[in-house]
Amino acid sequence: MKTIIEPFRIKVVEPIRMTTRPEREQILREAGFNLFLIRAEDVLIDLLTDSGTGAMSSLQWAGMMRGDESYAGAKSWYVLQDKIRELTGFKHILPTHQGRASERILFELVGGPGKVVPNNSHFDTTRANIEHTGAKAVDLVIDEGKQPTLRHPFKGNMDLNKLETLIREVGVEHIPLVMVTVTNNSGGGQPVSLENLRAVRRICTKHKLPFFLDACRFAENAWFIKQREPGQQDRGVREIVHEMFDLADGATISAKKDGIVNIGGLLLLRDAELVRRADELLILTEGFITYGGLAGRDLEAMAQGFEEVVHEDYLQYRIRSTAYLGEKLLAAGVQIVEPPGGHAIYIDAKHFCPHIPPARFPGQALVVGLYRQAGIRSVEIGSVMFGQGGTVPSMELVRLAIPRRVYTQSHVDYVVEAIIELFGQRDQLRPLEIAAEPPSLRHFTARFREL
Ligand code: P61
Repeated sequence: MKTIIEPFRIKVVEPIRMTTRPEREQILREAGFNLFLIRAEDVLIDLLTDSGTGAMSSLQWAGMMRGDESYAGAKSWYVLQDKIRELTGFKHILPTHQGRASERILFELVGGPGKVVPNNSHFDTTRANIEHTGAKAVDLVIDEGKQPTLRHPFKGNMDLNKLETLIREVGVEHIPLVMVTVTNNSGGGQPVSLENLRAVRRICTKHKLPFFLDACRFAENAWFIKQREPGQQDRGVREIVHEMFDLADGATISAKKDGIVNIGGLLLLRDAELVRRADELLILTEGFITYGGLAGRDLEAMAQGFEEVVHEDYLQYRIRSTAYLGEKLLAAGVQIVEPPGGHAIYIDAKHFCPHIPPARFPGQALVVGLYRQAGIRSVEIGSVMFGQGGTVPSMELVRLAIPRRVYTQSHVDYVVEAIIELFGQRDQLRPLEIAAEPPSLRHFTARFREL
């Protein structure tokens, strides 16, 4: 069969509501043209993020009822611990309430002034947690990873020469660990090859440096390895996942992505002394070591989510549906970051609105236009997000992130139709200026005026 279907049927539905164009006009004005400031119920199709927005399965909901809410040693904790040990081989597993809590604990322990942490591309919370300790976060993705139209199977790869150069320049004693983000969210949801992970491991071993994964989307990355990397086709995703984790000394994970839950995170460690110190911080700021700021029912849902995410029919559907959206847009002449990533499609807004200069926020103009046209919420990743203080980012992107198991193919077709229609009238997209902004992270709360 040619058609790849959603490998599930729908048992519970949540109505979504279409608004009228005058209503959306009013909503946009009241929110200062910032879609973080509108009510979710006023959105028809919400592609703001794939984080915590997935649909849980019947078995996950059943797990919620089984949840053991004991303060210490809850049964649900052992269910989760066993599942993560089975998938990753890690013995020491710390539960946290989400990815950034794992990052905060880790970098409080290994960061600090004078330290430098390399990554392919740091996600914004990782960078912020590193910099919060006084350390520096450095991005070392391969050059191909920065060119939107260039096709490369593993655009998330770390540049090994740049890594060696950095180690030589700053000195091993200033580098607490080397991190690789799978898939590379900030670089377009692009995967990292097993070969690249093995090479980073070799460099780390040579210099006696710990190697950590930001493993939020580890299963999507493993699927790309199976599809694209020579010699990997006949291996199971579980086996590839296990090898990815075998290479690492630790990992931070937001379970809101490939854990397919609405809240939750993990910190995986090997070093016993680091575990001891991390446990202390966990108890101090998240909760006891067998629940880490989560309810027992959340631990159950996570255990089941991490099981379901490595099912290959799920991954085939997941990665195919993202590519489907990307390919339809490309066929209509809309430039996206190529090839399509795992969890999201990134539209090149400079190409979409050539009449709007970066200083007038082409990405935000497209985000506003898409909501006004069709009630779709997307997010700007360009001058609004990164341009505060005068920086000019190299790309002006709009991200369409796909929640897991939430939207059907006809929802995606609707999104495609809306974007193509808007593309036909793109000269009507309006430049914006900032009316008010906070001192930092302005994308969340800034207000705009249309010009
Ligand atoms: C996202 F606008 N990602 O992509 P937490 N590492 C990686 C992530 O993608 C990630 C985290 C760590 C989000 C949510 C998000 O300003 C923003 O569980 C590769 O969210 O703490 C999260 O995991 C952090 C969106 C986060 C944002 C911060 O949409």
